[in-house]
Amino acid sequence: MIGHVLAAITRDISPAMASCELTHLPRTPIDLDRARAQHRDYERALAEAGCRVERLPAGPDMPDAVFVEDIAIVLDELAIITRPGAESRRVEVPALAAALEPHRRLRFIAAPGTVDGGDVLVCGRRMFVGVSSRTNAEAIAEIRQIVAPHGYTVCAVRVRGCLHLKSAVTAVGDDTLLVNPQWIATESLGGFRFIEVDPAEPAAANALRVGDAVIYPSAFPRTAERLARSGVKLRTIDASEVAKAEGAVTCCSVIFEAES
Ligand code: CIR
Repeated sequence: MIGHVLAAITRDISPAMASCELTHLPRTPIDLDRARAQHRDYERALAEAGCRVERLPAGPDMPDAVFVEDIAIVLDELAIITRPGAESRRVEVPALAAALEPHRRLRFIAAPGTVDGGDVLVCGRRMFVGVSSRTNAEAIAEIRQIVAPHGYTVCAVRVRGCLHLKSAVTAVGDDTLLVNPQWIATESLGGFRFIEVDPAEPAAANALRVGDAVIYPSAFPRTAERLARSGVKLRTIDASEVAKAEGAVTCCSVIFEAES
């Protein structure tokens, strides 16, 4: 009998991660062994949250490969394979498309559209897409065309001061968003309850909600305290090495319901 499981696609830390793309942070040394150990802890947290984890290999030609979220947007009905905003990352696309192909009908973003999955926040049938240095209006129009027949609305949201929309806002409950209001205008996110990051922790708005769990970096204790006070239970992990590459917790997996 066919049942359903939560599938999580992850990808190896590339041996070339030190040459990752950087936009807002200065380059600092990444400890690859530590990054790999932290990534295994992250995958363990995903498994504890009920995911079946499938890790893809990554070579030295793709320094940012661990950030799989940027390459695919998976909905129940279909998967959109992105055309990443950074040219160096387009080499990451074929393996993600191949991994998702057994699970979903694939649609591809075409030039001149560019979008990183980190700019896409899906809340039920509402999709918020960041207009950022990686994601342009052409891709947003393509996404709208692809998803409208399935009942999704697409709202373009400008982000400032950070890499992606999900650096500024993520969901920690059905109707609750964790936000950094310095990086996004919360008026564009009508109908939600907001929890703001602690002002001393600007990068703290990226939390990964999976099943009943919220996976969260241990680097943000003040915001974690705010979340706990609001009743959000956290599973904290150390994500120090991916943070040096401007990554956080949502970006290291693509999670979707699959047939078991
Ligand atoms: C990049 O600049 O593309 C990578 N160094 C970091 C991507 C992080 N992705 C994400 O937050 N969705």
